[in-house]
Amino acid sequence: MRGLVINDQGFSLVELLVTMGVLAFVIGGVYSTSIVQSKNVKVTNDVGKVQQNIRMATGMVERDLRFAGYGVGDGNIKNSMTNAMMPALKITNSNPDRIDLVYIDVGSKLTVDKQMPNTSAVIKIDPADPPTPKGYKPGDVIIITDGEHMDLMGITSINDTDAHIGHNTGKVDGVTLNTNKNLSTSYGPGAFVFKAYQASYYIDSGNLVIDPDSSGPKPAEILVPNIETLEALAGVDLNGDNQVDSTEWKSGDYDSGADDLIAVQLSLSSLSPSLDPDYMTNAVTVGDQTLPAGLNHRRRLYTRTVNLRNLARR
Ligand SMILES: [Ca+2]
Ligand SMILES: [Ca+2]
Ligand SMILES: [Ca+2]
Repeated sequence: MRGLVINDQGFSLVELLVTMGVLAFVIGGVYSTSIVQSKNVKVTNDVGKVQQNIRMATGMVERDLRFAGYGVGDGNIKNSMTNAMMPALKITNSNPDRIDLVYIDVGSKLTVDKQMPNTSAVIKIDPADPPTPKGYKPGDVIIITDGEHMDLMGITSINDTDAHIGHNTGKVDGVTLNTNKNLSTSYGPGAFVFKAYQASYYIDSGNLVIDPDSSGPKPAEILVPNIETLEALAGVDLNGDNQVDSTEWKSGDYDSGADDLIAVQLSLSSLSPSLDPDYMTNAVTVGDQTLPAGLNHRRRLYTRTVNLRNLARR
């Protein structure tokens, strides 16, 4: 009975302080554990996102590399947009490197109907197969070829009644498509027109960007954020055995018009966007680039070898 009376007096100050201390310790522990856990979740999410990004990026560049030169061979195309010759594939060793490529959209084939002088501002297409139903529109970039010559230019106007494609020096949506209307030859019956697919891949401000018309006037767009670098090694078949021997992987400027490019080794490295103070990158060498040590971001590196099936010697 006596014990009950004592308990009836409630907690003493000391008991209260001890209890609060224990509680604070337990709560503090739970809290810091949950901070660590949520940081780990964030880092895991970050790395997952980065891996997803880099897979998407490599997938897209790989696909374009496989198609590079399709319908245009490996040679040089006269580009009316820049008034310069252009190879089907160009690797620029700028560390981060740059890839420029072009191929045709084979489903867009149109047949040239009438001969025209090489200073003509129109291409005359078979009226039975006019351009618009095939999806052509002003602003599109096209390639005309007779098998021997090849010209790339922008469409400035379309006349479906006469099946004429204009390639004047005018602008479409404020974009100058052709610096001149001169073609490299007088095209006529036996020549074909295709839509051109062009792409340039390079790194700008920590992002992988794609420029939809290479050095043409359209701006580049961010394709994948948080890409640290792009490294492209050229597989140049110097001894003509249709294989890239170990000494034939080259860092440097190479293009399919001048060099026997048969493969590309593509590497992309990505850094997770959020800081992870407990983590530090090691230095890593990729191609002729050394990626720095000591960054508080998770780094992921993907390397793929792509055979250039449209450029390799047949
Ligand atoms: Ca390089
Ligand atoms: Ca451009
Ligand atoms: Ca070889």
